[in-house]
Amino acid sequence: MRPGHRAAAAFTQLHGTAPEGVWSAPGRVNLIGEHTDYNDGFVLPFALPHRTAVAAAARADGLLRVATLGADGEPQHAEPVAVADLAPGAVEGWAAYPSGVAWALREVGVTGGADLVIAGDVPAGAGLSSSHALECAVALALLGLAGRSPDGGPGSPTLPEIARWVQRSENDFVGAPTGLLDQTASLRCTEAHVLFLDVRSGEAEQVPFDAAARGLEVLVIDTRASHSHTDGGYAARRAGCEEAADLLGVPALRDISVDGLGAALEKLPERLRPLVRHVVTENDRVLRSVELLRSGELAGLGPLLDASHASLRDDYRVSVDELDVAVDAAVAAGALGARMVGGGFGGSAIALVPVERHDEVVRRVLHAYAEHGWTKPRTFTAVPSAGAGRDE
Ligand code: GAF
Repeated sequence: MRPGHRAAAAFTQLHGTAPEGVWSAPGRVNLIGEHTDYNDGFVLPFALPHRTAVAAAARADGLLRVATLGADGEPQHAEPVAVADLAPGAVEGWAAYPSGVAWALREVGVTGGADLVIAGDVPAGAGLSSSHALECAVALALLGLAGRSPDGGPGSPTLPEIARWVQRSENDFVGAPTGLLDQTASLRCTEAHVLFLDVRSGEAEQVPFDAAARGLEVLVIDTRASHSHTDGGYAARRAGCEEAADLLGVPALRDISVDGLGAALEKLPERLRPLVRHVVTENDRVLRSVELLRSGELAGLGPLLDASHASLRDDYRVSVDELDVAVDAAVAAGALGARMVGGGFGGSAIALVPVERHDEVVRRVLHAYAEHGWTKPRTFTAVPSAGAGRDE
């Protein structure tokens, strides 16, 4: 059963009445453009078919009551909390994600209580943005209950505004200093396209992406090495980028071009140079990828994916052995290119694979993992899918 149906059925069972509505939001993969978002740069994500759904109804007493369905279908209940009492640090664990969104929306006048029942199939801890799928679905649900859906009516918020509110909840309530990639992807991606986003301006272009038409596929390899963005490694990279931009006298590393990279590096201390080299070259790789997609030369993406991975591994230093082994095995088995996706320190990799090489790539990756004695990775083919919205 689809997450939306599961959430609605569980809501009816728990509350004895149907929800007022069901909203859902997808996870994402980022084709290329990693750790560029908080440097005001470029990203190129697409939405996964995997989604998190929220069945919801308003409550008159101002309480937020949240339940989430576990893998066994059993609901787990969070401690009910008054929306008026929400404050950073007040809620811990998984419930911090929906609560943080309610807190951020309260600050923009969405103050009502709600019953929420959550169900989803975005792999958790896999670097595929399950937390943002949850946060975006909750945001749309709470806005919908308040009559402020992003449907273009008077006073309705825009998707970029909602993305900022979700970012605020993630940064200030959950405590993960993440950028705008994941929530923007979840909210603004559309079926059959990648989203070319200029994070500084918020301008986005839907670029058609049909790998199958070129005999290719994007294979996702979830390494099962779990990751987190609240434990310091991510924040340290971000702080390093901000320090480098300050030293270079620019608002963000986005303002350094590949042509100006050599001169910029000379002005920086050794410890910051690899960070800057990654961000500047990665932004350039996004722009080159978009050109390839516009001209239908999808196979040309392969070397750019490889270069992105090498840069994330060697310069940005956010890869781990499990990601490197997956990437190397995929390329050795015939992938045109492969790279880690998301923040790193675990999570998933993607590989651009000729369809006829699919079985061999999967076989070689599984074999390499078995040789290392690691947990078997999960693999699936990712097709650009719809962004967040109302299901029922
Ligand atoms: C994580 C963050 F949430 C994003 O904002 C982005 O920085 C990404 O890591 C790296 O590109 O997914």
